[in-house]
Amino acid sequence: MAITESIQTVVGTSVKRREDASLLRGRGTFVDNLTLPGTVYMAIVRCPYPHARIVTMNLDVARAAEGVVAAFSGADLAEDWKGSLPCAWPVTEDIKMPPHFPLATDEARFQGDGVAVVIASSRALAKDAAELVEIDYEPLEATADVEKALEDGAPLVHSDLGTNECYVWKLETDDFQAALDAADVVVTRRYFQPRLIPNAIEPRGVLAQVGPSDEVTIWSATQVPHILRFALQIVLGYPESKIRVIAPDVGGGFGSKLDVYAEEALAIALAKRLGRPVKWTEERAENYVATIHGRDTVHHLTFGATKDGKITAVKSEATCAMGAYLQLVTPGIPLLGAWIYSGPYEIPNYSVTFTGVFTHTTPTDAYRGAGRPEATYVLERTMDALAAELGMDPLELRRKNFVKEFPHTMASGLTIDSGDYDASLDRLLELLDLDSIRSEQEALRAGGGAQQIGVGYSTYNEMCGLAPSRILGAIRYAVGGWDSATIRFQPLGSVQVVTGTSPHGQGHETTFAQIVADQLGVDLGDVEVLHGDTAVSQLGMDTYGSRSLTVGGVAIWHASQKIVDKARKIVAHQLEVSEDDLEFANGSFSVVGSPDRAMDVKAVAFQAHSAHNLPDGMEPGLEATATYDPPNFSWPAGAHAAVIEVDIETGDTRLLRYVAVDDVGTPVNPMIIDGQIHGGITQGVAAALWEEGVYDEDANLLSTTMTTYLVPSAAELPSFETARTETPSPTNPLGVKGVGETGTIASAPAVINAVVDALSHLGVTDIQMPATPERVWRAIEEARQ
Ligand code: MCN
Repeated sequence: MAITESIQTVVGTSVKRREDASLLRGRGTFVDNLTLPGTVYMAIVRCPYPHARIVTMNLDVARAAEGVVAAFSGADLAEDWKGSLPCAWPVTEDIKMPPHFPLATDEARFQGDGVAVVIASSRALAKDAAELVEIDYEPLEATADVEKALEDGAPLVHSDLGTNECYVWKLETDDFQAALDAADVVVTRRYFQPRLIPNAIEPRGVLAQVGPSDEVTIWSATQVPHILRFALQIVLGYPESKIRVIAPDVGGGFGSKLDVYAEEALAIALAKRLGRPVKWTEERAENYVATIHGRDTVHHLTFGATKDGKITAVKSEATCAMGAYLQLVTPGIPLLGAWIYSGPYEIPNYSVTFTGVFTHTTPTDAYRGAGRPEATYVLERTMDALAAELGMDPLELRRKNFVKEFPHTMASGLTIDSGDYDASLDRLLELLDLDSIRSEQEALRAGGGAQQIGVGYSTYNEMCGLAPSRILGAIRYAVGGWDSATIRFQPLGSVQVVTGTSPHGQGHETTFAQIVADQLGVDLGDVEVLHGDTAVSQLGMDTYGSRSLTVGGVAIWHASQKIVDKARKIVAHQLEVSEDDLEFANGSFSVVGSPDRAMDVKAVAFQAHSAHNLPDGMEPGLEATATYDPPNFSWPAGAHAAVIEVDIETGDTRLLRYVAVDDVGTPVNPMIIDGQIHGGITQGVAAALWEEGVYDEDANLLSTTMTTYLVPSAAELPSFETARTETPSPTNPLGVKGVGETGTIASAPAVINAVVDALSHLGVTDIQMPATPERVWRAIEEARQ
């Protein structure tokens, strides 16, 4: 592709992350580092019951406590809300969308639901006083079980709805059932993917200030400053033009900060009422109940196939927990996987149904991969199940069904622009040395010892780069999928790049500067990337869905072309040549055939600003803005393998190797890509082996700290072996595909498939995630009986 070829060395190089110098020295600026004169601190009183009616509430003792400035019940603040906390994805016309206000007024619907707020002169005093709020609750029945919540007589989360069913969404191809009925072999499996609790290093935090003319400034640990700005208008009624949202350094989010939270609205409402800046910093234990969770889905997945292993139909029926309320994109999360239940395989008949269900639990929403790990997990697990049923090698089955030609329009209706699935699998097998793994496995089995090993695979593709706006609109997502970029030369030649994306660990300041340095031929050190402030970056759709490079980065590419176009006009005018006679390379315009007649782009920037000699009618300055709305999603893919050791006496597991080959199109920064893949794999492995948000039968959260919710450290993991194949995307001029979620999407099924493989000689065919020692041990015992 001509445009890709013109890209020079900076793109494709592992430039060190420029973000790290300050972060590693502890000089980052997170919300909790910020304090304004007169700041007061907010503590939320949270309901300790999973479901309860608030009978009485007495705030007097709390109000009289040391340092307390004010205390409010949900009812006290009810008039401050001009609208509910928004849900931007009403996936069906008849979806049930109960109102959700920042504090509950009469009924709390999950453990941790906010019911009152105390504001004091320090965080500690606010917390102490919050404990003095006297509340008489009437505990009510509750359920956290997504299937039981649909049964007759189940306790209702919103009694006025008369049901816990939030929506049913279906996508099915014509004659699907006939195709499934005609299959030689039908395999159906049930899977439960437990709750996952996102653990960003920085919990959420907010600081809000309301000025004398009601101008609102909010600093928030958010992934979505632009979306937050317009949501705050909906909740609080201030016009967006008066709201400035600043996302300073944000210490990770993994989807959990793609949301509009009660505390953001509360901080502003209270800052207005009290005339003082209001700050709130979430604690880790609070994070476990008050920040969204992920997954919590039961699937039944069915394949119909021919005897020789050609899959003819796939059917997925999923029951998906919404939690007690709909947060920003809660109902849409399953849909993010809806089109890829055929994965990298050519499956002509397709049926997907999601039933969204309210339970008395923390709301669910986006968690790394969002919808796509769920789809990939059930698909890749069932590939192994079908292979076992057919007596076929699992890799042969995968290869046999791979999509081979691109672009490929799937039965689900979307078109995969490009890929080479065999190439990724070939590379994986080169790295893996399967023969020696299988020999070792045989020897260990023959030896009859406690330690056994297994190998598992996951060949995946995913749909990311969220955009294009028209498709998002067609599936009822309320916001667009475009993004914007401004490139601004300063008079002396340094360059500001303003992006509408909002990084929180992904390294945009580095990779986006690489793109600009390449395209404009300036030094990387001369390029500064600005983001995360709605006053600086007016137009944007923020960072999630691995969209920032394929949408925001490509917008930067387009803005850089506009800069080159304008600069070319200036040079042609000043050198008195035709624009067509100029070539631009390495930051310099020169006259074709007379290389000594040249002007570099920095000199052009100065000329553009002095404006002494510009073409008639040209505006001074060298600045360009581009918005970009891609024509398609981005389709990364790859092949992963896990090698695992299982102690069949204790059920303990140890990940020995993890090999990942990913195709993310043209790499901008291979080191950042590797970092993204390492982090992503870790989260998928953690879901497969350790992490599980557990509620008891009465909907009390049991995994409330890191001693019971097992986030792994580096010590539990081997160093991952990563490699890439490169199939540039023909959809965008950089040839790039997203990478931010691939590792998480691919890894959990590879690990569980490996655990099952390690135990297959004992008759074990399935293990539920996470494969804790107890579950593994029980599976072995059950198989032995
Ligand atoms: N990149 C690249 N070449 C490619 C593809 C990507 O160099 N071919 C670079 C990009 O330029 C960018 C990074 O890799 O610097 C990730 O790019 P992209 O895939 O566009 O993803 P986003 O920047 O949109 O990030 C979102 C994604 C998501 S959805 C989650 S969840 C996630 C993730 O990123 N959460 C993260 N990675 C995270 N990393 C950190 N440290 N913290 C989180 O919370």
